[in-house]
Amino acid sequence: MHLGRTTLSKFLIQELDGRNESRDLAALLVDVASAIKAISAMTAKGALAGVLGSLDTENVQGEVQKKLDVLSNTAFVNTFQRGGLVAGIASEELDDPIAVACSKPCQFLAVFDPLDGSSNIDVNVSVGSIFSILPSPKGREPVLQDYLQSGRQQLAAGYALYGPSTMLVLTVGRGTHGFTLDREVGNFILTHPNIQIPIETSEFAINTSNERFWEPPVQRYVAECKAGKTDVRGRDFNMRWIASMVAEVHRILMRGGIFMYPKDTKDLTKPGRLRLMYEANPMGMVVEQAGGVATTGRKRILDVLPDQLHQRIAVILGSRDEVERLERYHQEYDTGVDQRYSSPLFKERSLFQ
Ligand code: AFP
Repeated sequence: MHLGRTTLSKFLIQELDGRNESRDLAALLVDVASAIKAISAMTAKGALAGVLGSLDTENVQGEVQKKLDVLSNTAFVNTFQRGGLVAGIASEELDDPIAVACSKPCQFLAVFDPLDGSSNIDVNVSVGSIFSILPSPKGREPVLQDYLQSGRQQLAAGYALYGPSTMLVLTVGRGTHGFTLDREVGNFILTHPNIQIPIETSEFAINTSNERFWEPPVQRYVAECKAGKTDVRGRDFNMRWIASMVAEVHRILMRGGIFMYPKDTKDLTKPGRLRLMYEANPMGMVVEQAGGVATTGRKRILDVLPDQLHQRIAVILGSRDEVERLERYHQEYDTGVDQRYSSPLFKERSLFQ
């Protein structure tokens, strides 16, 4: 037994004291944590629990669902339905939002990606869950339009990382804080209070197999990082790619770095790979609350007004200096200042944000 440590519940009581709304938000985040504990237990058992592998079904994105995608989604849905604290839920694994019966007038909507990075499940590499809590309309059942709020409206956001240890990292708009699951006791313990992303970094993360599809500002940035000491950056960079956004963002929170899944021309119907409402927005809030920056390259993620629940978006986030440099490269490209990386496709550049 570990006495005197700050559990998640104690932290939330201290952080969200006062108004009824705050008390309900604290209770809701405790519910989120209990879904995360259930998913953590399933992922930890892996093949022993028979939860690896794919199903015959596809989600709304047309992606084949893994067994753990569906089980994790069920863990969240059941928790929110039994908890009675949200008026509605939306998930990467559900085509449409679900209205939830509330025990009293509910003030929240929960939006989540139950298991991000699921291509990593079968090879036993870290995966995670991502969640976003939004205000619900008062006095009526929410409709689809009510979910389409910008990231600035989020009341809380965070993620769970199922790695060597399970961590919950969250923000309620007053800094970003990390908790580690003490498995024997079943409590999340505050281990990383007030996380600050280092402003400078020499580490970048991008899937370079997509290089030929990137826009010139991203090609310029990555080329300069790779040239290291021999070019304008004057120092060498290192690269990482886990293909699990949660693990990538967590590394950046711990030691700095820049993560990019930029707009590309691989599939012109998709203005990016990642989903705005349950990947980019919550991660954007977590990163900004830790002193970092989250942008499309042309607009801060949290300022984007969604027009679809499952919409995709370009994401560049992490250490302030590097992300701002890449924003500048986009601006120089868009205004034609950067001749080296200017393109004859100039007029097509602003098709997507
Ligand atoms: P899923 O939500 O389908 O598991 O995808 C996860 C993800 O969107 C994100 O975690 C990674 O950054 C990205 O996939 C990696 O995908 P690539 O295979 O395109 O590098």
